[in-house]
Amino acid sequence: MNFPSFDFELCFKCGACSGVCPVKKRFEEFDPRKMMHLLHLNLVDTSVEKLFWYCAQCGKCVPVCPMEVKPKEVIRIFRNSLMKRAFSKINPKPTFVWLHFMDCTGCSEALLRSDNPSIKDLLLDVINLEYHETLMAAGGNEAEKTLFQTIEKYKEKYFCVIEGAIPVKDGGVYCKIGGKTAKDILKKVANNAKLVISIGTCACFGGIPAAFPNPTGAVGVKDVIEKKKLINIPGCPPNPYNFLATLAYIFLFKKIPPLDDLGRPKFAYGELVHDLCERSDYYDEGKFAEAFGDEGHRKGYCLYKLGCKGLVTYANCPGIRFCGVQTWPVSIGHPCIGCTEPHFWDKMSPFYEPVEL
Ligand code: FSX
Ligand code: SF4
Ligand code: F3S
Repeated sequence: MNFPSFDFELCFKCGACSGVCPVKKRFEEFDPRKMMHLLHLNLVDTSVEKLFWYCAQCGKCVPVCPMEVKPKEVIRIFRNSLMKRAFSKINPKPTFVWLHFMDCTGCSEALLRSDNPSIKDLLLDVINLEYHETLMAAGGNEAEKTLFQTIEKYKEKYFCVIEGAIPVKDGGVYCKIGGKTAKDILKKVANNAKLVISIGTCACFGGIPAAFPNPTGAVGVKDVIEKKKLINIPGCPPNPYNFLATLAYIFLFKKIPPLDDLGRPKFAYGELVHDLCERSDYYDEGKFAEAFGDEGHRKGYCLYKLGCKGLVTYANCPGIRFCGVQTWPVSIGHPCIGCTEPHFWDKMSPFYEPVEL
């Protein structure tokens, strides 16, 4: 493993990192000092690897380290190496078809900004992407031909990713591609697929297109196809790492990861945002930002009173963070709006008022 920007060997296990770690306060087994030690001795095996994903990447450990080791960075680089290892084992390249319906394309946009693997590595080395309206060069009849040739050629072998909600009102007329309704295209493509992955809250649960009064009768994929071979990766947009980690899991272990009752991988949606949040100490201490830009907001206090829905939202945003920028909504001062939950646009609003607990 390459640790370029600091000397990892300098760590002398003083435990300053563990002393300030907010995640350790909640999960006793997550101990940065011990993890540094195990890494140092090259003793990290599969039984402890999973702990590295608990890290909230909040960086509280960085200024307290007397040796400037940056445990947060060590953990991030180690996680990147785990992802790289997982993807390097995938052979032959699995075929993907990616459909867009009622969406903003933010899910694809987020994936384009992934840095591990990058979109270039994903497309050239990991998967065989046969159809994606935004990324493919072909258009019109040529593109349509590719789609239907692919689902014949790779019948029951290809993976189908769906982005966007499906309108079912009035025979589905509100979203048509090449003269066919989204509903008909989805049924045809999904039913011949090995596995369907709904990416984004729109495809999972209807999302913004299904918000009241839902004029087009928008629904999620689960309401149109059989649910046996479906995984939901919600978020508006979803974190691309949750999509990529799900692929890594499937290709490495040859099975789908454990899912919750909403079809979401438990490794990503098994904890409340609040329980992983770097501001949760402030919540416990009753220190809140009262208004955007006030002293509490500038000091990084808890955003509950500004409407944060982290207490009722299941997602790993604080730990996994978004792409190379390594931020998430709360870390840049905006409350969580509960975007991974069904019907969040209706149920989580008003967005800037405290949630009733
Ligand atoms: Fe929906 Fe995707 Fe929200 Fe957008 O395309 S999940 S509107 S951010 O990104 O489908
Ligand atoms: Fe973090 Fe929001 Fe919970 Fe406050 S309420 S600790 S900002 S998740
Ligand atoms: Fe969404 Fe909340 Fe994460 S708004 S991106 S679930 S912090």
